[in-house]
Amino acid sequence: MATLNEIPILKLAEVHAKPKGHQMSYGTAGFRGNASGMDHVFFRMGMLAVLRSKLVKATIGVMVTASHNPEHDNGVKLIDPHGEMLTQSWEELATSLANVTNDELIKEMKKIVDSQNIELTNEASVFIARDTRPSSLALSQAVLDGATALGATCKNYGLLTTPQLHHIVACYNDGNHNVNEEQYYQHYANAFKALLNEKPVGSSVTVDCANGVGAPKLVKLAEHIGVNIIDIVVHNNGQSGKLNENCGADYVKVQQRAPVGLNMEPDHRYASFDGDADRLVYYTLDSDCNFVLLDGDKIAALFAVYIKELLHKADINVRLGVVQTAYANGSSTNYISTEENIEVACAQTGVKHLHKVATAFDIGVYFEANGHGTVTVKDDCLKKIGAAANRDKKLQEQKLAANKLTAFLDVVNQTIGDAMSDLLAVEAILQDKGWSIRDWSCIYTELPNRQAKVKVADRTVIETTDAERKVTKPTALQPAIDKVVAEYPCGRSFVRPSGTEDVVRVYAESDTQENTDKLAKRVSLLVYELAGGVGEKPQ
Ligand code: NG1
Ligand code: ZN
Repeated sequence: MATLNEIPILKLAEVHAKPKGHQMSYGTAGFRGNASGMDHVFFRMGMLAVLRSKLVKATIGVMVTASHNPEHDNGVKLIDPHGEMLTQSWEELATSLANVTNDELIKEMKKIVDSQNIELTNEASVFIARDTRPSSLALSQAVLDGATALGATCKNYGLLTTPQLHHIVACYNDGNHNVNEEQYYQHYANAFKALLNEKPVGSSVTVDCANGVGAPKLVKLAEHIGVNIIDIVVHNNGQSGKLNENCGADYVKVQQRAPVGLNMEPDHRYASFDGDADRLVYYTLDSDCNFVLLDGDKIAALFAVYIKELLHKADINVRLGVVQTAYANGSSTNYISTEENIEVACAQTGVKHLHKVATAFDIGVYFEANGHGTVTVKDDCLKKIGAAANRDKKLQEQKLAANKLTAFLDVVNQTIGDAMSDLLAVEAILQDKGWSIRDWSCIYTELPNRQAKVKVADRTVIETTDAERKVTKPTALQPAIDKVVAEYPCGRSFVRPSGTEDVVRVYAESDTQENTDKLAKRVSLLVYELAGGVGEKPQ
């Protein structure tokens, strides 16, 4: 049994030393915070990726990004062999490793090796990529230092979107050792053209790329598809504006307004990515020039109904389900479950939770309201669809539907929510149905909703249950929320501690925007008063 080669580790650990007192935890999507003072976390995650790679005998991905957070933040997340998020049982190991002092580092690593029974003589392989933040280059070097300190074979892909790295890791571990960024474009461009049957998309779509890594990558994808098939106009491409500042999917969703510098025209299709291009929302102006948002809930509804129709046409009987979180608009849940008769499940916030619930269905469509989501398909279900496309006895129309479904599932990045592939999937469905963005928007009308944040001294005092829809601690909070909610028609509100920011999030919806804003304010005040609010009282 080999032991850890301590000298190179300790030498590099000095270079990437942990500042005193700095504590972090592996949150909803990895470590995230102000980039300064996080260097040691990246170095240590490089090492952790190596240990995980040795354990599972496969390539592990490490993505350097803080997604939709402001430019001064950064973050790091590990990608497991099939392109999924790091398994939950390792999140604790990651947190402990990030928080020990330099003196305790070797001891902590040995603890991980022993507790997980890791064979140190096994080879290790780590793939690294980063977003466009100014701090990302140096921090991805810290990851590389960590991974090489433990003797891993590393591939640094430089700038990639988060889903591109997920795709590359998954394909590589699936035996495609030639997979690279170019192949990603080829795959999605070809799948999209096959689904469209080479028919061009009628009008252009304008995409706000949040001044992030999605901009250059979307340009490349569009080139691979060809402007004769789809005209994608890239806005906020990072040439002048700041990453995620007054733009991007999170801004558009939460503010319910257009990103900076976009002069919108009625009925045109607009979309926004977030900073690492794993979220997508659409929007338009109606004929009265009102801003109309089509968020993750609406994308999920579009995907699910399209899949349901194709399954029906192809005469294939499988279990289709949609997974949402508590943030899903009540109208979307009602439309999908009651009007369209599709099963709906609710999961905790964070795609890792949704993904898990989705994989219990034969075909699972999962989306967070913020636009992060995808479709998962069980292998035997894919086979069933493939068989239906080729069965002699099937009618031509049934075969066509089965073929179309196979093509659609090929356009979707099944490893993780991917703004670029989701965009292509939406565009293809609208084209196939002959729908305008207005037709899509009209499938249901959202209840007015509002998100707010409350600062408290310690957000962990809030504990929740029932997929975060009910507070269990502090005990007085939920009854107080229930009492206020009961005063508003169609009222619903819940609160939960954020996993990526030091705040408590408040969600509210009800019959009118005015009522919703009042409800959000009153619930925010309850949080402030009953959960140790700090600073200014919610206004
Ligand atoms: P937190 O900060 O835990 O609410 C946010 C999003 C999640 C998810 C993560 C990771 C909301 C309300 N929350 O998590 O959905 O996307 O960031 O990026 O949008
Ligand atoms: Zn993101």
